[in-house]
Amino acid sequence: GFAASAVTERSFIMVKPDGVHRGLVGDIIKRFEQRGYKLVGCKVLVPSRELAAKHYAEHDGKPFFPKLVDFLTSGAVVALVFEGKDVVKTGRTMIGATNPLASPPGTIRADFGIDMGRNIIHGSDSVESAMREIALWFRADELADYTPVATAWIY
Ligand code: FUP
Repeated sequence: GFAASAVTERSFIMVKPDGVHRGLVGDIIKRFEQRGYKLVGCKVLVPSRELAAKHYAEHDGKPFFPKLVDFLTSGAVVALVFEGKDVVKTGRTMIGATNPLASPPGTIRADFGIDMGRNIIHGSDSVESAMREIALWFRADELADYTPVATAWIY
């Protein structure tokens, strides 16, 4: 219906250092905005090794882990929180596969990259991961609580 819904699902989306250096931040935010997702968190930072390792804790011990931490801490990232209906699953669809070469055209990773180690963007893989990652990267008072008027027309 046209009534604003009370959707509160959130996803943690991050433009990685390669995406920031290549000037893709605006394109990436635009894709989520035009899909109808609401931006509730946004900041630019150079992550510490501790933060990067916590973010990718599930990969700790794997052969590519040290390089993954080197890469994520090599420059600025843009940490984002988007909110809306099915944002975790839809966000993953918009992002594409871990390997850009295996991502369908139209996905962010396919449209902007070819290298698995530098795949431009991160997106939470489940609602549980999203809650953990948002709490890791943002304080509660860094997330905006507001109702965009256009929401009534989008959902
Ligand atoms: P994704 O959820 O698509 O970001 O992928 P993963 O959580 O499986 O992997 C996180 C990051 O580790 C990827 F973005 C790239 C890197 N990676 C490698 O470099 N080699 C691998 O074999 C798997 C992942």
